[in-house]
Amino acid sequence: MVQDLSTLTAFIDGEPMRFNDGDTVLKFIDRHRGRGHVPTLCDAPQLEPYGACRVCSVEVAMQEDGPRRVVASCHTPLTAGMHVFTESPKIRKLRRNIVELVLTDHPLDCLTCEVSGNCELQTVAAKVGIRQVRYPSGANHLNRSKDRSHPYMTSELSKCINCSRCVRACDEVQGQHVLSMHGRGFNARIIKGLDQSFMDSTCVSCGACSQACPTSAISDVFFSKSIEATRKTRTVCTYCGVGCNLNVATKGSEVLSIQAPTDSEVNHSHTCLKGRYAFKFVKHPDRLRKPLIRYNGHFTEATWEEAYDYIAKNLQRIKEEHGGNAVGGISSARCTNEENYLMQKFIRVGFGTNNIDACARVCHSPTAWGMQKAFGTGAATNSIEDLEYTNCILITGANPTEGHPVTGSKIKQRVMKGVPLIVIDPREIELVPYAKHHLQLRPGTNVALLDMFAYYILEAGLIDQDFIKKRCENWEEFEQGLRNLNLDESERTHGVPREKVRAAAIEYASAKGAMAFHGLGVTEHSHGSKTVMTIADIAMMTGNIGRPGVGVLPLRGQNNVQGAADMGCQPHQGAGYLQVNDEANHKLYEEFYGAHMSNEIGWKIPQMYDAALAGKLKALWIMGEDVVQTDPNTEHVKSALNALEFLVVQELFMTPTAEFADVVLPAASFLEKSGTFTNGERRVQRVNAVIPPIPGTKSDGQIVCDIMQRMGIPQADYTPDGVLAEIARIVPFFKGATWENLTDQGTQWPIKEGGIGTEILHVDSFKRGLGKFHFFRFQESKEIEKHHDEFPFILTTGRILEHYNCGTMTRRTGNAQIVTEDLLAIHPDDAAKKGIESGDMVRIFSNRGEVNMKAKISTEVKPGILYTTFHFPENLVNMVTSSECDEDTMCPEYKVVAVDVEKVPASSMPKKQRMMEIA
Ligand SMILES: Nc1nc2c(c(=O)[nH]1)N[C@H]1C(S)=C(S)[C@@H](COP(=O)(O)OP(=O)(O)OC[C@H]3O[C@@H](n4cnc5c(=O)[nH]c(N)nc54)[C@H](O)[C@@H]3O)O[C@H]1N2
Ligand SMILES: Nc1nc2c(c(=O)[nH]1)N[C@H]1C(S)=C(S)[C@@H](COP(=O)(O)OP(=O)(O)OC[C@H]3O[C@@H](n4cnc5c(=O)[nH]c(N)nc54)[C@H](O)[C@@H]3O)O[C@H]1N2
Ligand SMILES: [Mo]
Repeated sequence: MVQDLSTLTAFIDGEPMRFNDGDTVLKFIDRHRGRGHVPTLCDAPQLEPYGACRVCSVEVAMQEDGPRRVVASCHTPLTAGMHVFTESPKIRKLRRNIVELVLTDHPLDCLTCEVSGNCELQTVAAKVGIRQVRYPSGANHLNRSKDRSHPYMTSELSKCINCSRCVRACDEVQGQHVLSMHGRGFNARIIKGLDQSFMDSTCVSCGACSQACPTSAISDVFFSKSIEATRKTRTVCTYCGVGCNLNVATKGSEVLSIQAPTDSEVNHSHTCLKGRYAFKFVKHPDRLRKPLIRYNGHFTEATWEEAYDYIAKNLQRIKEEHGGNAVGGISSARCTNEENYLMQKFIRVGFGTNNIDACARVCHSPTAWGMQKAFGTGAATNSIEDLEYTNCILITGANPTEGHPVTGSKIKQRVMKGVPLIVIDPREIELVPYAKHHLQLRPGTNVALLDMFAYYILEAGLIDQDFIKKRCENWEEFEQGLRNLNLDESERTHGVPREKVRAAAIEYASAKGAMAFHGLGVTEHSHGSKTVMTIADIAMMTGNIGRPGVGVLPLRGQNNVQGAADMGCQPHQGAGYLQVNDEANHKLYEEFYGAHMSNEIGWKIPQMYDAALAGKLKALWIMGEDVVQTDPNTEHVKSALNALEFLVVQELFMTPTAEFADVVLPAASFLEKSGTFTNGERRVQRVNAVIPPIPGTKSDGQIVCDIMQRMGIPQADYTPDGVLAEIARIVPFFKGATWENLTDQGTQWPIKEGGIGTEILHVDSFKRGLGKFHFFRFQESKEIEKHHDEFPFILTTGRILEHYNCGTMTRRTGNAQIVTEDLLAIHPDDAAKKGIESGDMVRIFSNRGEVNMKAKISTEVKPGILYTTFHFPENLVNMVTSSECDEDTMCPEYKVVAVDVEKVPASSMPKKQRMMEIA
């Protein structure tokens, strides 16, 4: 059958072209003729069409020779058979006039301006053929003041053309609403907040405005340099598990600037300030540049050969004297999949032990464990993109606008468009004012609250009987548990009025599709795994699994924490999550590696410390983790490291952990190496070296290969594609992955032959067959039982946007000018009782130790609750956290710490802090 051409096509300057449903005229032209064929000023691909500048005007007609009308192509819908004329004399004249008028109100040196190349106005002026401006400047805003308050962002509003791209980027991309257009006519101008500077306003420094600005009226301090770039490389951010794609401009080995690619499926032109700006740590003078060996208590610089010899000799000796089980490794969620794979291979093959772990232990190990128990797979069931299709968002114990900012802003955008949000968090996080329901529970009582939540779903008859019957097991036990709940007791325990819980539960369960996000406020508890399973219960009982817009989505923390576990950096499961103590798997691994391997589950990180203190663990290799600062109960960690005979630390910087090492190896950072990272939605993405390793350093992958070779373990040199090919042979869900077929957008595992990825898991059946319900009754944390009487406050700890975990990297960037220290949030009532004012130095003490920091009086916490972050070694908050941990996985209970607090008299303050006060 011959199809009517007009239903498939429209015409550009007489040529028939295929159009897609929902195209605007501009999108259609951009796709076929390339972006820029029709000049634009107020339009940007990441923003909604606006139709303000009219530079993108074209003529359209319904017949080739029919009557034409002039339209702004950016916001005019395309219809079948439409004829679009992009270059008629009338249009050319119109565009020239518009651009000339814009230039009249612009610095007159603009056409020869130095920032050219980055200035879209100049490109457009050239394109429409303007070389000079005929009219005298009537402008009265050429002397507007410049804003240089911020370490990264600047504004120079004399260059502003009032296109509103920055305002729209702030609203539509980030959702911060800092920028607005103030005044009318010639007086119209962009203001920040209440006409403040960037630093004084509520700006979160994401840079979406600077990326959107066509003229560098708002710019970033790095971007203007990018005109000198000789190369642009696409890679993936090193910070959180969102996995933002970055375009890095370089000149030789100098990193000039970072922007977000507009075509990235993960971050669509957006990043937070860490991804876009916090890269100066890479060339920081503090970077380790030589291997260091400790002789007689002092570090001495060494060559790589000397360091390798020294390590090989010591490890060999320890293995011979004490057996391979006296050796352990802590791998790094900051490193690539390939590097993590090699690290676990080195420990397992080299020493015949499964003593290998990674930071998921202190983070989302309960997620992996709990979701494996419930569904069979310990990873996000759905993609972040599903936010587009969901009807309700539940966030339990996560603070996405700070921890996963690009996902956080996507959530905010959806909520502003009317999707109801439920937040379960003891604090008023940034999203709370947007939320329909905030269940502000006492820290550590998730199980009590979520049981009640499930009870009300059951009571309201909002369960999905069909889903439960066909796809799940153990429902009866779960239902019985819920029916036996004592609601009065639950309410007393978690402290949220039951009607509020009921309303939120009904909201979630009556939505056509609901997504459940969770974070460390779920996992870092003695009942972490049990809470994860309860969230899975709630999703299953409402049929919120296996289709778009639903699911259970842990907001995985580190850039590659998902990958580190996938690659086998866990003591109970090898590469691909195969249980090491299962006979068939053990045989498979032994055959694959051609080596004797252990079939006993190895030590988890806290068990490694205990083993070190008991003299059983003699040597430890730590790749990229600062356990002294970030693991709980610092004094305990330090004594364990001291008890070791031999410690190797592979790092970018001399961290508090590296200070304990016998050998420190200088590693290359993410911008200096290639491999893959897997983000929190199972998306395996290519990391491409942007610059060569800084002199003296090597990629972690090559370091591990070198030492394997030195110790006689067969291993070729590090190549990302070579190691990936080996991974694909052993990790079942990487079967179809090759370096090439991962493409620029990455692929979500399981990856089938031909590189076909999987967006949604458990569509027809669960990985484990039937989804399994588990019922758990609330149990008070031992920390509270043991210490609450003596230490009556509950301290809970977490993150802020500007700093990242141990802070080695962000503290060596401009971020350190924005946030200078950890602060303790305390409720005004408690502060009054204790005589504390904002800015006072306070002492926080627990049965483990004490720290001093400044107080910030805030209603973000309820009375009795304290909150702080753990990014500054000067504060070292883990001095007070405990060794209590999740019953199933040993994830530390960072979120419930029994402490007391008091004001520190100025005279007893340590000198350094007094100096800070005075300054
Ligand atoms: N800017 C920035 N981003 C980061 C990081 C960083 O250091 N800085 N780190 C990365 C890493 S490693 C991780 S794992 C992620 C973590 O990201 P998130 O999981 O969002 O981390 P947190 O801020 O530690 O904790 C989340 C929330 O849990 C709440 N909470 C505390 N106790 C409870 C409780 O008992 N119940 C409930 N329901 N909530 C509770 C806290 O108030 C807090 O708002 O962030 C990643 N992204
Ligand atoms: N009180 C409290 N403590 C916590 C938490 C909490 O909520 N409260 N959260 C916990 C959580 S969830 C986590 S994940 C941990 C994180 O704790 P860590 O893993 O210790 O912290 P990071 O800052 O992510 O990075 C560790 C180190 O990796 C190095 N590094 C970065 N890139 C590379 C690389 O490519 N190669 C090598 N060799 N090194 C590299 C950095 O310099 C840094 O020193 O902290 C935990 N600690
Ligand atoms: Mo984490």
